[in-house]
Amino acid sequence: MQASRHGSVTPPAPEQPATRLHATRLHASRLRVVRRVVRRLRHVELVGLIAVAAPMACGGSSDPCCVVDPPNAGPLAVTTVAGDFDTIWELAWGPDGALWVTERPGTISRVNPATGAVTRAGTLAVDEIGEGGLMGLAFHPDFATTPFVYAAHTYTAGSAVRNRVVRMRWNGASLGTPEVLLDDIPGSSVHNGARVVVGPDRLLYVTSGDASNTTLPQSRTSLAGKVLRLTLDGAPAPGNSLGGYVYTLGHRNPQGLAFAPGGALYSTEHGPSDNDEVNRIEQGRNYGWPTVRGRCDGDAGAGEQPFCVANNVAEPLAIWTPTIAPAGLAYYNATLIPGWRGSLLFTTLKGAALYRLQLAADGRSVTSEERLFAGTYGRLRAIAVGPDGSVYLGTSNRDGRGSPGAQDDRILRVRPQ
Ligand SMILES: [Ca+2]
Ligand SMILES: [Ca+2]
Repeated sequence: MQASRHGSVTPPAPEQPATRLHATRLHASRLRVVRRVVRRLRHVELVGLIAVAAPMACGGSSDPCCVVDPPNAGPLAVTTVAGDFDTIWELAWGPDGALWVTERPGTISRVNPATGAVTRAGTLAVDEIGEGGLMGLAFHPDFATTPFVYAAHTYTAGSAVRNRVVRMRWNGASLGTPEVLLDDIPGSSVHNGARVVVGPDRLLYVTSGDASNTTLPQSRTSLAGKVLRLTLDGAPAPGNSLGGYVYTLGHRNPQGLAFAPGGALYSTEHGPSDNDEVNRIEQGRNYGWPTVRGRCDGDAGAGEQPFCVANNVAEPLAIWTPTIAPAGLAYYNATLIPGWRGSLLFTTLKGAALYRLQLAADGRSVTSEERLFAGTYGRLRAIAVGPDGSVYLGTSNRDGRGSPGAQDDRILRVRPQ
């Protein structure tokens, strides 16, 4: 069920048949949701603020995992913190109290979250080719004493498109010369990954796409179509059970990566024309691409289920068909929006919305799904949670596939009214 800012309610996307009991519960739940949305929209008109939480069935058209979740946050206010960026790819809360932002053409900036003032930290010589360019960014866990900033970006070697991971030293005013930690990761005009996070184990996790070559994700000797794990100095992490830098394999284009406080790792991944995924990332597991799309259910052909059995394939926690192009991912553990605690939040490009997945207590399944701000801000790529629990979103309307507005690309802040 989707509601616009102006109060019109459009029918839900087609769904697969459900059991009668399930359908009855779903129907009753949706009626309650519609009433709540209508009440919410009336309230929004009165206060003149944007507060749309549009609930929908879980898993788009094809995932029967869970039922409609009512808006769980109360009225939200969305404000523009800063604008006039070009294709925001990453938002990362810095240890210095600034919100750091990467733009795909190669700039790294710091945003004062209180004033919106933007200062340039550095510029990387990247090759912005199609979906490639400057992408993920992360910080050394001992930033006060070891002020390294890590980033992933696209470059060219002759006619070949490649990706690499670099680190730069922050001197309090600017970033130093990039030091290459890992290069020659296959790249392409599409499917480059590349999100970068530092884990609680003080290791660097980097996603890579299949670089438009479906033979690479299942090859343990290729850096493409993987979650890679490195030391903070760029060596293969000790204990990578698949060898070298490879932590997990069989990925198509994972653009989101986030740890939960207990150490569980989650990722978003773009499917082909079907089966976008959210996965729980576990060392040594095979995530199936290209033989397996989404679950081990045979929808990608007769070879899917035998491949799953033979390769211990990890099935996604949730899937979406039609696709929504999931990107930046965050785990919400703050108290500012109590109803979101214990959720995964992720942005979508094609879906042009923020998604919230409530996780089960063990973090191994999704109990409900909520879609927010659908169509309101255009393509959304980046997400970060501030120390006070505010959620920051970065738009990607200047990436060549969007319709930029006057202030795009923008950093938006979501918090309770
Ligand atoms: Ca998969
Ligand atoms: Ca499947």
